[in-house]
Amino acid sequence: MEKEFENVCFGNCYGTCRMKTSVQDGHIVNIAGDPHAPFTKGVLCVKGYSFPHLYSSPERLLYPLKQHSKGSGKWERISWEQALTEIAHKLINIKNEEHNLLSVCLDKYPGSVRVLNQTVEAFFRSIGFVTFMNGSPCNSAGLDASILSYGSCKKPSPFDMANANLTIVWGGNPAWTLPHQMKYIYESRKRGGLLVVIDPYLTATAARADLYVQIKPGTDGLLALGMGRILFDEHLLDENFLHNHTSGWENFRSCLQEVDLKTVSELTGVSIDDLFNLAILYGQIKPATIWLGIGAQNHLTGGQNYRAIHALAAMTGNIGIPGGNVHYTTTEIIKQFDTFNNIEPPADSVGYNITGGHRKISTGRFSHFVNLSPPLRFLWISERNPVAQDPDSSNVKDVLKSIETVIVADTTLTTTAQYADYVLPVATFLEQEEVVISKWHYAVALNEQTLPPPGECRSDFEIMRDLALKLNTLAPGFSTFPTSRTADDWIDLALREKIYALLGIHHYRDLLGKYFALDIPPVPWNDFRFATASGKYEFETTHPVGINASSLPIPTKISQPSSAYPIQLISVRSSMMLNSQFGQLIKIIDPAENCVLLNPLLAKEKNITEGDEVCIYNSIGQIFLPAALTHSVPQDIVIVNVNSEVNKHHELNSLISLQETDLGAHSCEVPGMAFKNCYINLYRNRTE
Ligand SMILES: Nc1nc2c(c(=O)[nH]1)N[C@H]1C(S)=C(S)[C@@H](COP(=O)(O)OP(=O)(O)OC[C@H]3O[C@@H](n4cnc5c(=O)[nH]c(N)nc54)[C@H](O)[C@@H]3O)O[C@H]1N2
Ligand SMILES: Nc1nc2c(c(=O)[nH]1)N[C@H]1C(S)=C(S)[C@@H](COP(=O)(O)OP(=O)(O)OC[C@H]3O[C@@H](n4cnc5c(=O)[nH]c(N)nc54)[C@H](O)[C@@H]3O)O[C@H]1N2
Ligand SMILES: [Mo]
Repeated sequence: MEKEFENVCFGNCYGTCRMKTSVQDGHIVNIAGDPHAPFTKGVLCVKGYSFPHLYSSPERLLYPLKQHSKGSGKWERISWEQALTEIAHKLINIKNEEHNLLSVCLDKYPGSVRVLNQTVEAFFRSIGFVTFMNGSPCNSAGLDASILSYGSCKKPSPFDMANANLTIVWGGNPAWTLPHQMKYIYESRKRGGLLVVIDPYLTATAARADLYVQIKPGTDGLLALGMGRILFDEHLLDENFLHNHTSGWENFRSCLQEVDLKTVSELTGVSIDDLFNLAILYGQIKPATIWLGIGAQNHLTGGQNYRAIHALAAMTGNIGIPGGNVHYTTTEIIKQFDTFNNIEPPADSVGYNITGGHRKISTGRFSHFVNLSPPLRFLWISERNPVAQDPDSSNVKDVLKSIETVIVADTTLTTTAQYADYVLPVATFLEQEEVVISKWHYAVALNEQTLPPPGECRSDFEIMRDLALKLNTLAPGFSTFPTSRTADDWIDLALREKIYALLGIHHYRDLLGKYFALDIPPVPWNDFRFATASGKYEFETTHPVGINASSLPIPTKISQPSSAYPIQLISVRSSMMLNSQFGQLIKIIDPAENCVLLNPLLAKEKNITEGDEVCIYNSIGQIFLPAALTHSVPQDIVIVNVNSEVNKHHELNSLISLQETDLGAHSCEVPGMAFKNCYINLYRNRTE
């Protein structure tokens, strides 16, 4: 008998796709997009359709593993009983020796907004004061740009993009990273709307644009200032909006009057003609919307660049109107439910300083972790792959090796898991009940358990609960985690206070078969009351922006290549992967995706032909990839996909040093990371 289930993908992406999954005799016989899902409308991405394969993939971890010496590859299958007992003893020993647990650390970044999964953080709070990694490896510089401009990072409904008469996709590639959004862009185009793409690389989205602007990486703020100057000179400003709803305009205007368009053109690589075309299109076509991707803010001045782009929307009055605004991610959703922050530590917990409290360290800064006092002795990694995704992979490995106990909870033996002492096999979304809230289109949906976890896999929640039980057996009172609470109880508790009332439901299972979404206004700021100190859109901020940054939306530096490493490496997302995940798909569908893209002129200069193995190197690392020649990439840039688990021994991020973005601390307490600011050189690897 075939049975159908409702699922929601909880990958770290914007889609949060609803699916219908048919199961027969314990096997998935069909997986398809839910045709009634308002945003995704029945379509999945290639990864979504591959989930049945993932469930039974030979790479899937099925049992707890213990490694004898990190990185040695000498794995032993152990029982959960052994894994939990040994891990519990490590925690108990640390507390006995140090009288606090600050050397215990959690590294977790789900990306998607999941409810039950918050129990992982809850577990760590339940054992005492520990160390949490905070900050985001993703979008924080851009979030700060929103906060400094509007006071908070509200975003328009993605459906509203269909109402735009001009859409500028700036530093994003939705055709690959959020294919569902393309149909709203196409709706606008069907009505005669135009699509402009600004990107150093002629992406799949750019290929569909009416105007493609090839910009030099990291110079977006300058381009925006150039456009601002033209808008001013050509009298394309919304004086009413500027006068009534903004502050700091006079100072910003004075700076715009100083902008030299020739210099802008030289530094951005955008011709004067294109600069004028772009500014005039944006100034004349109403309403005009801008989609800010994540790509253009992972640069040294990414935050200021994004502020300068928002300023264009304010100058033209494209804020608070349907079809206008700037689309960027938001952190607002997490505030809508209880994230179990009230789990109290045990009474005997001793904090690091007199006032107690958890220690916070900045995500991704592994090189800083070696100097911590007290040092890190126990690291739990969940929903993260730091060796693949954080800066300077070689250093991340060294630091992992230096930590006494590293535990990775994951579905496969990732590059990070290879530097773990214990690897715990987790259940995927198909194997557990969960409520997921979309951070892009705000849908609140129930994901049903569809299959039993394979082998001995357990959900993250079960692992934490079982560890709490084990700890309390070995050392009574060690954890205050309410171990008798079921998964249902936790989800119910999280949603009971706010979400039930907001959606008019009585229990989270009422979500099944329904299409609820949080009622967030589709057009933010339509009352023109901004959340800033002045209550206005702020060109000039009174918030601290860092020593070298301006209170106005003006980037103050541009990174330059050196003669040793004259080529910029930009890492982009693959349509077939989700960050480091789904590398198997590339192997099966298109191995050519796993290569370095080079301009034929650069290839000629380096004596490289299609398919040659290329060594890409800089002062911190080297990787080898086959060459693919394309005119989509300029001569001084190469494009590589964000790390692929296919390339286990050639980690892209071994070339990417730790550099911070200018902003990020307002939204995420620490600045972002400038992953795209990477310079390299390359040669054809002669193997003959
Ligand atoms: N298929 C797929 N979808 C995903 C993901 C995935 O890995 N695969 N990851 C998810 C995650 S975590 C994220 S954060 C989002 C990211 O989503 P996007 O922002 O769409 O993705 P990226 O490929 O990182 O960057 C987008 C573009 O920015 C361009 N870019 C780089 N530097 C600059 C610059 O200085 N200026 C300009 N104008 N453009 C620049 C790159 O060339 C690239 O084409 O996607 C999510 N969705
Ligand atoms: N070079 C370069 N580096 C980058 C970027 C870039 O553009 N260029 N982009 C940055 C960005 S935007 C981001 S968001 C980060 C992403 O960095 P990460 O979040 O570290 O990347 P993912 O590959 O998504 O890793 C998530 C891991 O969690 C596992 N996982 C999935 N579901 C679950 C679950 O339910 N439980 C548990 N325990 N594990 C699970 C997956 O199998 C995977 O191994 O990378 C950043 N790094
Ligand atoms: Mo991200």
